[in-house]
Amino acid sequence: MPELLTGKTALILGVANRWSIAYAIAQAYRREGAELILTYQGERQQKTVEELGGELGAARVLSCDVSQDEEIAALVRTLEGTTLHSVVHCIAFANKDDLSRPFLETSRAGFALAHDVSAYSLVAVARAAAPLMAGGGSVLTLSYLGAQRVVQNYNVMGVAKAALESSVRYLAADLGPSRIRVNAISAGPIKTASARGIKDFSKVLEGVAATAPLRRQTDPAEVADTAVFLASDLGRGVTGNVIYVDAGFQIMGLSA
Ligand code: NAD
Ligand code: IMJ
Repeated sequence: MPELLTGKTALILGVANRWSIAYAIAQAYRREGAELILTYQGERQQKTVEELGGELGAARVLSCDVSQDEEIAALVRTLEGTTLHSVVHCIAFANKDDLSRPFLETSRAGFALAHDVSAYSLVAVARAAAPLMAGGGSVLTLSYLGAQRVVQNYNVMGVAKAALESSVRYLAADLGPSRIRVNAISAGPIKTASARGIKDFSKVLEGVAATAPLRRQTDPAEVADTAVFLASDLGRGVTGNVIYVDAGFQIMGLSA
């Protein structure tokens, strides 16, 4: 098969380490011939992400905390003159306490933080990047089933993912005339840094593998291959959608 992303440049936000879904996507995009620009959250991650970027042959590795408007503006200024074809947003954050006690206990500040980092940042990044996507392109974000159903402990992150999925639809409507498509992948549970500290996460993984039609967990490489499809010309008719890459778990009701 020919490379699917040759001649395309992708901005990928949210690589923290080798286990990051963003890293799996960066690997797949590189395999398909894309030029990569990676961003990381701050100094604490700089060394790791620069090393990973080196291994991947990334063209640039830049810092961007998406909760800071000036950092998003600075990122876009740094990229002036670059044409982007793909933006991949793999970022979420909520207070750890809000992911264990009842959702009912969520504070105003905790609610705002989760929504700011996990949902609003897609709007801010899409708006800032759109002028660099002059020939059209693809914006992609990562969601989770907790946006649509109640998942134990997911709490305020579920509400923020619901806002993220709705933002995908409104952004798709706004950016469609500029030939920019906006989609989300709703991935099944994957053992990343964002999942590691979660209570009973191993049980979640086991439970999903027992129930999912494909009887296994989700592999980050599968998420990455769907991300390739969406960024490539093969995905040219798809916008405003949430595609489940979850071994089919999402379709199940009662199972024996
Ligand atoms: P991860 O911890 O590797 O990635 C999360 C990233 O968010 C990190 O790189 C972190 O630096 C970044 N981030 C947080 N706050 C930021 C900020 N203010 N500015 C810039 N970056 C910031 O974990 P992951 O599982 O790869 O998560 C990536 C995405 O996938 C998230 O949106 C997550 O909700 C989603 N997702 C994860 C799973 C799973 O089970 N792991 C399932 C479905 C969806
Ligand atoms: C996270 C919490 C509770 C249940 C969960 C998850 N399930 C899954 C996740 C069932 C699959 C992972 N996920 C989909 C996320 O989006 C995680 C987001 C996240 C994780 C942390 C942990 C560390 C921290 N803040 C976080 N913010 C967001 O301090």
